[in-house]
Amino acid sequence: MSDATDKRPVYTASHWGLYEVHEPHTERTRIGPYAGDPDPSPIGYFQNHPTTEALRVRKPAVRRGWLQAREGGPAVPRGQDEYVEVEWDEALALVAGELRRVREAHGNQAIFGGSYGWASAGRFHHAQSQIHRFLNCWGGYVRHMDSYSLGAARSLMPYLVAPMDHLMHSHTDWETLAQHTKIFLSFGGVPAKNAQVAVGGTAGHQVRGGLQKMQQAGVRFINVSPTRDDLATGGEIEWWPIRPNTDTALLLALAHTLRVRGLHDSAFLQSHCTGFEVFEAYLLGETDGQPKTPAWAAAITGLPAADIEQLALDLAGNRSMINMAWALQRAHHGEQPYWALLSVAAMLGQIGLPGGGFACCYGAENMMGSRHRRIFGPTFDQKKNPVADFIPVARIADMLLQPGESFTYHGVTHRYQDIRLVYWAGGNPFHHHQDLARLVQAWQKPETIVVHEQYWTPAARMADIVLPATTTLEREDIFYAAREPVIAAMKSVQPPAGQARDDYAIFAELSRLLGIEDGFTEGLDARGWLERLYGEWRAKLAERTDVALPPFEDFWREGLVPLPQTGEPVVLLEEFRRDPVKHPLHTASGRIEIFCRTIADFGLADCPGYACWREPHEWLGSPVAQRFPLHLISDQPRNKLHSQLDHSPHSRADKIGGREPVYLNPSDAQARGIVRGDLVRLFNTRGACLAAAVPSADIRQGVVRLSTGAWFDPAPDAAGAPVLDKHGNPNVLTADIPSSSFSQGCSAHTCLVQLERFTGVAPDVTAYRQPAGTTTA
Ligand SMILES: Nc1nc2c(c(=O)[nH]1)N[C@H]1C(S)=C(S)[C@@H](COP(=O)(O)OP(=O)(O)OC[C@H]3O[C@@H](n4cnc5c(=O)[nH]c(N)nc54)[C@H](O)[C@@H]3O)O[C@H]1N2
Ligand SMILES: Nc1nc2c(c(=O)[nH]1)N[C@H]1C(S)=C(S)[C@@H](COP(=O)(O)OP(=O)(O)OC[C@H]3O[C@@H](n4cnc5c(=O)[nH]c(N)nc54)[C@H](O)[C@@H]3O)O[C@H]1N2
Ligand SMILES: [Mo]
Repeated sequence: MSDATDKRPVYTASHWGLYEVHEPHTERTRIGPYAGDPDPSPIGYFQNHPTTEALRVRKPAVRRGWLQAREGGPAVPRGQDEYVEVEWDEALALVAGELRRVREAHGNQAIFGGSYGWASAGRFHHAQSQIHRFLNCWGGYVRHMDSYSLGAARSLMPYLVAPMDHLMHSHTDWETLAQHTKIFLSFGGVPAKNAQVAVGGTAGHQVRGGLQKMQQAGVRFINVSPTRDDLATGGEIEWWPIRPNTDTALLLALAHTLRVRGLHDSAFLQSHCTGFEVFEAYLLGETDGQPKTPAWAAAITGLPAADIEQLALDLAGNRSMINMAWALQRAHHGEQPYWALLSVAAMLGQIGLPGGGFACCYGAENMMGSRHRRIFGPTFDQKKNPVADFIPVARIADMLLQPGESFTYHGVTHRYQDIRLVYWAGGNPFHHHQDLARLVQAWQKPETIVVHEQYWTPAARMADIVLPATTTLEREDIFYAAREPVIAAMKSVQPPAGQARDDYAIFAELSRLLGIEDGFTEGLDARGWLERLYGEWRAKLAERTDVALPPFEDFWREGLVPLPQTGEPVVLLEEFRRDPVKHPLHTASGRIEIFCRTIADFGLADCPGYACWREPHEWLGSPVAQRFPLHLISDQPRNKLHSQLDHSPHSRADKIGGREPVYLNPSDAQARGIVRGDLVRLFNTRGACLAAAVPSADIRQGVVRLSTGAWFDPAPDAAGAPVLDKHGNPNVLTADIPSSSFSQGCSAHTCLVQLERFTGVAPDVTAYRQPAGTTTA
């Protein structure tokens, strides 16, 4: 390239950041950080690495056993089969044929198109939006509600205070925290590893810097967590190594102390809340004979009663912010810690004041705490779904295994449909779901499973028809994310791998075969859609705000466009605090519901009308702990996003002997004769997996941490567990039970295991081997 202007980088984005790409479409293409990012994440630099690219799906592929079964041959279980590569025309004809056949024979409600998953950044090529729009044009599908991230909280919080999306978008900003907060109490830390991620990407990672500013301002940090290292500020942090899943008891004891010491803010509870007296009666033991004293909580949490009592006094005497990781609600009775958090914050009366109140959650993603202005983004219309049936997202195995059975959700009873065809794009159920041995069973039930994938992931290997999808690097899109300072034109920087096509192009061709092309494409190609989405967005912004975007051509040429800022501080629920009559909440009472009549009237034993302690189905205080004495924390991985790019060099560098590290307390390691690097087997009644031991004083005794993301690599277990994952995937151990009959959220973080040294012949990790019959790089 000779022209100097050609040296200008082009932009692309992933959920880990905004990137400058140098020398696109050459042998030397490099993905580097956006210059304006103060703390870029390295995860995305390896997207185009040869090791990453080696596992691309290159041609449409059909499972041999599925083809044979159509001819009356024997059924081969999904996951143990080879593939036959076919031309695009043939593959798409098969998919269109199946969509027709299933719709004619069983109706649209026999198609599951929930297709949960994070997919990729970019406002247009978002796989979930594409599949939903396509299936809506085809008469609809059974959809999913909520997310794995926030099953319990997303259900609960709108009844009590505000929808999670509103709360997340309105977190008090880091500068305000540094200026006003005196005590920052966090449940589950503020993991900077998690804040590498932002839905749609980010131009500036701000969590580490925000925490440092607070530390320099002298804020006192307390981290209530089974793992110490999820909060790091560069300064001192008090670590409260709580027993996992017992945080509600600690919060109730804080509330009890505030109440009996008369430190609760009666005026705020009167003016801004409703139902405190019901909660109060429970706290004092009038409801169940058990006052929720610090001594009571100490026995449950493993924390000293005197410290709990003192903490309540300290919180009341200072400007205090209480933060809670989402992990706490991905648990059995996961509603309760969130409800208790809100109740304690309401009693402290600092909600809506700068630097005070509650947060849910700093660190879960980069956006929370951003001071950048909230400007709405471009939207791609998914159209209306004519099918009313749905599942709470984490109930997928129940639906497949128990068609016709009923489930409750928000107090209403619904039924599972009989699913014949599953269509997935942009997610990995063999990453995200719990009790994978059970999911493998459930996955054998549908007649046909179609997956669009970029790589030979476990989800691809469990499908009948695999269609190769492009990555963001191979297509054009618009980078926009909430509370970001810029938008960017995402350019294609490399040609598609093999015969990969955009999800949009795949659905466009299918829609042509099915005679629904006009509705799906509206006559536009991908570039046409970008221009349209941008144009409509620009017009809406001009109409409703003072934000003036340049015309599309200028945006596309410039590559990066700053969004106007106000610099105004953000304080969560500030307006509501100032005037609860003029700015009521969207709850039934317009106020914070410490007691919620609507939920109480659902009459659910596992989620009554106020925050309460309910034992999880397994925890360190339960009888199961005799056999399985370690609580498994399967948190988010620091070197990837879920299972995405698990096969990249960046993620593989952290593995030991090719297996995922499991962190455990040195005393638990010693008791089992385990040293660093030893191959260990984690197991319970649901399954077993292999991992590499790393003793660490950052992990509470009785707790082990095996982060999620290792590609599912099943084998039979010689010791008799339902499955052995050879690679270190914690979801063979977790339980597929709902948080409660109210939300039906996932409860991944409620899980006990045993751990032992593995003494047999170590089986090879085969997660990154392509299935037989498929083209390799
Ligand atoms: N034990 C345990 N389990 C958990 C959790 C936990 O804490 N503990 N956390 C849960 C949470 S919070 C979540 S959000 C889920 C995440 O679960 P998922 O979102 O399902 O996980 P990902 O690995 O991000 O899966 C995305 C898949 O989409 C593919 N993909 C990416 N872009 C595209 C595209 O443009 N087109 C197509 N066709 N495919 C694409 C990727 O290759 C990848 O395989 O996991 C949940 N599971
Ligand atoms: N690098 C990276 N970042 C990510 C993701 C990723 O895959 N990789 N995923 C993104 C997604 S989809 C989501 S939903 C968010 C999730 O954000 P979170 O759910 O908040 O993240 P986790 O890492 O699962 O857990 C956070 C911390 O909670 C602690 N914890 C677990 N159980 C308990 C408990 O019972 N009590 C207490 N006090 N602490 C507990 C764990 O020790 C852990 O350090 O992260 C996002 N960020
Ligand atoms: Mo998530």
